[in-house]
Amino acid sequence: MSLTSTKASAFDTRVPAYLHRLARTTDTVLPPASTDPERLHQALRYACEGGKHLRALMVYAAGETLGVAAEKLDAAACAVELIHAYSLVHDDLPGMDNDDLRRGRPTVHKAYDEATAILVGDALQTSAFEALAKTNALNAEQKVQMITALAHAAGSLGMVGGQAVDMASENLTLPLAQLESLHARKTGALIRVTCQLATIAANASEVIRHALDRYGRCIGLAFQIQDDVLDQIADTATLGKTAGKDLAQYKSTFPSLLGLEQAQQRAHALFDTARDAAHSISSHAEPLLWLADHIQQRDH
Ligand code: GRG
Repeated sequence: MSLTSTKASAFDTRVPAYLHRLARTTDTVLPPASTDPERLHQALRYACEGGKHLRALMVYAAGETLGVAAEKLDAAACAVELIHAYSLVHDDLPGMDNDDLRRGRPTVHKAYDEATAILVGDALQTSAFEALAKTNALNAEQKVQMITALAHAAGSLGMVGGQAVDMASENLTLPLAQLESLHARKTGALIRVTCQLATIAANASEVIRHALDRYGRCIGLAFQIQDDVLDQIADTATLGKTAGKDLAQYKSTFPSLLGLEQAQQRAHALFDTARDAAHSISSHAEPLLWLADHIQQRDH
């Protein structure tokens, strides 16, 4: 069943305010660019500029659906974007994906230097946990739960582990199940944890946690399939990063294993399952439906 919402969305009108909250929180968590050592702090801020902020919006959308006040979501939204920014900075390094372009401009190691880019990733990661530890909007139990969930999603059993498997898989044709497992960790874990963070802020029931987790897992995988599709069909200017890299690096991708059309259909089906999960959570799940549509329609 396709439940794509075509109506004007109320969440849409609140997105600018949520992005403003994110920018304000990030600005208070990161030291000013003029702080010693200046070059590092400038580079930290450079790494956080641009981007679609989909993961932060997922925290706000899931939280809003569960009736959580925005101030209880700010630290989580900021923390997940800081982890994401660190992962992109490190992924772009010569020792990993070796890319010159990110978010439409030079990668951190090109704009600064390699050592600075490594340190930027390190500092962004620790800042994410500092943001959660320092917020006054959550109780101690919620903070510990959020820090644990985010550390698990970002670590060797999640994003970092997925990256390791991805790097070891270059020049190999992976079975589909292995490709899905790799991406459930590399890209999916951080997207999925956005929903977990919102349920922690909401003190949600097991039933709600389970349904939101299903939403997050489906969006995470659909997002990656779409990323593979866009890498193949979109151009570098639209993507803001080098197009066609998967093919150039002989990586297994969803289009290379399934064909372009089947990969697109698989992503479509996952977005529909995510919408079903959103409907099962609440009759007021419009923020989650908006986000599924928004991500499905993205061109970069
Ligand atoms: C280096 C520890 C470490 C991990 C890297 C996620 C990741 C793991 C690397 C990124 C490689 C990549 C481009 C994966 C495809 C999916 C993805 C994360 C795309 C970028 O996310 P967007 O489109 O980025 O949300 P913006 O720029 O909008 O924030």
